[in-house]
Amino acid sequence: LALVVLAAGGTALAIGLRPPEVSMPQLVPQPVSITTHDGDPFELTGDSRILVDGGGADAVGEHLAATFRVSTGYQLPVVETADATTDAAPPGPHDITLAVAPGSAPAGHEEEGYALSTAATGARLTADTAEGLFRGVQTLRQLFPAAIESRERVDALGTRWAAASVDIDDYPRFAYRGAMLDVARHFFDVSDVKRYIDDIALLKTNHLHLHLTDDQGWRIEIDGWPKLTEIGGTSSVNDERGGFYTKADYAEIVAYAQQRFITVVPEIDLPGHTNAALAAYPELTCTGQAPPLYTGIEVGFSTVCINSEETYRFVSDVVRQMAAMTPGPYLHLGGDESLSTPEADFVRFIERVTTDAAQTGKTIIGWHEMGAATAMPKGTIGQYWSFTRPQDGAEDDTITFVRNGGQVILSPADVAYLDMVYETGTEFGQAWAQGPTSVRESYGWKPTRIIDGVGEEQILGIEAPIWTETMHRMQDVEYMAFPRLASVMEIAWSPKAEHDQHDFEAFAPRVVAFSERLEAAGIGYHRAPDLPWT
Ligand code: TNX
Repeated sequence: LALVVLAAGGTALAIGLRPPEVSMPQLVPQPVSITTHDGDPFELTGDSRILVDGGGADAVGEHLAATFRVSTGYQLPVVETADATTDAAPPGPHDITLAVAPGSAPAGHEEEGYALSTAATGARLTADTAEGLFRGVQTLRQLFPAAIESRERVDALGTRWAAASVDIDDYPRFAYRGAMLDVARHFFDVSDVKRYIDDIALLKTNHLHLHLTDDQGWRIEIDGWPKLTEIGGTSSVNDERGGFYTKADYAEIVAYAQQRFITVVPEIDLPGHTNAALAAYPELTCTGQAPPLYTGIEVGFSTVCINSEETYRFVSDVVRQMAAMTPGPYLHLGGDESLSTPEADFVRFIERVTTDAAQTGKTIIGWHEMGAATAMPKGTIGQYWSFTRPQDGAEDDTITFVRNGGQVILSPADVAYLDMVYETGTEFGQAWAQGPTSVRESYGWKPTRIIDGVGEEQILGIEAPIWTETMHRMQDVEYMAFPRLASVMEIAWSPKAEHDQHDFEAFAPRVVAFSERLEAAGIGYHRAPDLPWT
């Protein structure tokens, strides 16, 4: 039964008395547990409110409201219920309640766990922390029709905003779920980085690793070393897009990420990948000669001078300023592909700078090659970027971190590198990591079966880097990242399957549904041929 009235302009408005139709929930990442009920769905209407209860739920509620207001055109007032003086009405059937309540998440998963239930009587999301609520909000978004992600008002006739009736309990498998953006090969300005932060938040990503320096560009302002950005910041691959962040820019990125419960992990890549710094400060080279700025895509040709105290004064200044600017616990010092640094020098350099950097109180992260050095600060984290079958002793380097009391972040390049071409031979990307990477491949790997001695307990988490030699527009970065980032983040979040074997056939329709949300939001993605597009 539906009532049709004629509005002023003669347009027909359907006022539904019938519950709206909903489709089965299609969620990425798949939650720990989900029960779907036959009952009528939850419906968001012009009368809906977002009721928030203590512990930072208000900020999460405002974030949710801001997202849904755009597409629905509803007011969605955020109302504090803990505040007795407001005498807010009790939750109504169209209200969403967000509450920080101890004991909401299963024991051991308090940080990011949440419980969500939706029904014709209302929607309720609870978590032990505001962070948990924020992760749950990403799930709640996916229960509504894809058009709710539209960045414009959707006023198609008869649009109803309904969410299937479900009970969900959820928490992550791994604590660290990262995306890396290379802003050195091409520069991405603050608004681009914010856009990527919003993109990756959809998949419950909780770390953004910024690769801030490389041969082609130095992207962060450092007091006392102005030429790093004045000279080193101007170049890029093909000279297409230089630039750098002021300290204020960086603070803006960090704050924006923090509001989305994403920790920024800054990387200063040392001792190789440093041509931009050397071009700015010849005293960092052993010859005293500044190399020209570099705009190609080779790796492994640059190194700071290991036997010069000036190098350590430089590193110490940079590390201290990065630590001071960064509220998160990590500092990434690179260490990859230092092919023109003699091995003994490399080890000496890594041991000295990691030890010095740990004085800042930060936990140091390094690419797995750093593991050639054994005397690093206890607990230093290794980031593995060899293949799902380790090459060239990468497993030995990685085990060093574990022996030293540290954990490992897995970024196997043949499956988790978002800059690898898709199997269709796409316009962007490289193919050195075992050739192209399909969505199926990005999903079909087992984190606990890569390195002997690196099992569930030794894995801090998983990160999907995107190196930007071949792309300089955010839309193109998104096209490479999606939908493969969904694969990697599902492996990082969802429970370990038997034999750590993920089921691509079950994932494929869900990732299609997720991509429809990207489409609605205007986020770039690739219609990869191995997915069942409708
Ligand atoms: C290897 S992976 C690199 C980067 C390149 C990337 C291109 C790693 C730690 N280093 O310098 O950008 O390949 O795919």
